[in-house]
Amino acid sequence: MLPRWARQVAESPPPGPFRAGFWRSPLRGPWFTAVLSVALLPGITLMFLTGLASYAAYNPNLAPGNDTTPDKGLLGSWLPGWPAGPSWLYWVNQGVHVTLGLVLIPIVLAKLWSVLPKLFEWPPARSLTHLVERASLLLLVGGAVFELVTGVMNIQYYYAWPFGFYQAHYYGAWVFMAAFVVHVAFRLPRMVTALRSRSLRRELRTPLSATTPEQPDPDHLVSPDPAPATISRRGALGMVVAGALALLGLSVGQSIGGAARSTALLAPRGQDLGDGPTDFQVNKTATEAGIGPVGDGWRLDLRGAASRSLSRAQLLALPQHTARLPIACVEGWSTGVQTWTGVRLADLAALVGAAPDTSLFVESLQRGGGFGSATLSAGQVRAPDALLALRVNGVDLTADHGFPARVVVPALPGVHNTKWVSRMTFQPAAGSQP
Ligand SMILES: Nc1nc2c(c(=O)[nH]1)N[C@H]1C(S)=C(S)[C@@H](COP(=O)(O)O)O[C@H]1N2
Ligand SMILES: [Mo]
Repeated sequence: MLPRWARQVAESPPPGPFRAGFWRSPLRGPWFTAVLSVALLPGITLMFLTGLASYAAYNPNLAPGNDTTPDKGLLGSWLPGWPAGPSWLYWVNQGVHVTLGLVLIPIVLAKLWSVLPKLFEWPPARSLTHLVERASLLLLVGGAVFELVTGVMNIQYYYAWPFGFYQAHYYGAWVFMAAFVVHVAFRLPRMVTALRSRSLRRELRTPLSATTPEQPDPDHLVSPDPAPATISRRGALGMVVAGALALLGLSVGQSIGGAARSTALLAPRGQDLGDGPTDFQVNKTATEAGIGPVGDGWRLDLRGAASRSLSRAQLLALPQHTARLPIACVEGWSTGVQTWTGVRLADLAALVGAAPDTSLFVESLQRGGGFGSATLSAGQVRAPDALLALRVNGVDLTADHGFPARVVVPALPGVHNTKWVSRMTFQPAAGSQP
């Protein structure tokens, strides 16, 4: 039993949002919340799976230059290696992850609005179970907001936080997913009941004049003192769908790349392009990366069982291979498919007598910070279309596209397709440090 003072506190909520009469929208109710949940359930599941796949694509078990997550332990080390094909694998995965994340924003906001009175529930805790449940909702809502906000800030290149995006977004995803699984397990039956309480089809035919509140529910989502409706349920749901479609339409072009890029008005990157055949999206220009003009003195420092130093002319004299591949960035944009020509990584491995199971550490001319190095797995090195590209779309690489040479590997995240390559080290066992 609660002491008397506690019962008094419980029975007299502070004024404002803590009182049930404060919340008067006639649209709030279990059915409305459940409809939004139905959209979020597969959406969030797909976000988690594509996020995990993206993490695996970084090859968390390959070091160095790829994954930088400290103490990832069981959260990361069980992930399988990432294949070097089909070439569109990372393109599609990351396009879905980023575009879907944007599309879900209006749905998440509507869902949070629909349960907002619960945030001000009074008393704050009725029992220990109730307290634990509310704490788990804090992780659920906090986790969802954290993942969406950090995700959007990251694709907008707005790094206004004291932590690394990559680690925080990954750990945050696990915290959120744990709370999400618990939430779904407890609420699924209520969602199903709520969905059965009304017919979506009939609701979509109901105008404002016939919009009435749902039946009072045990969760107190339905207002005890509803105001007259100012928008119908179909109007409110239509607004959410319109918002989601607008975000889709204004951002999906950056994931598709090529000509579609110009439709992506929400894409943060301007059109940092080359001319003519090299007229496709550049992430970081040579100037931004601090790469000055590269002259005839450039040599590729190739290391394996033996070492070789190769000029660009010598590389061009080796057998050339052409592959049509997209470059797809973790931030969801893509170059679209381009035609790359250069030397197979496998041929370079053979040139310095590297064994077939060696991984490859790639370094660039870039100094300090940035994405100037990467490690590729043995499978990625051996892929027939994995290249040290010297030319693109029939012309020499431009400085912005990575002249004198850049790595291009099918299905590899853009960040590992190192530009301005200076040194390549084939290392015996995957994961060993050079
Ligand atoms: N040396 C170097 N290589 C790099 C980068 C970089 O900053 N420096 N950016 C990477 C990233 S994050 C991506 S998505 C691709 C983009 O290639 P693009 O700029 O040619 O479009 O290049 C990768 N290669
Ligand atoms: Mo990237």
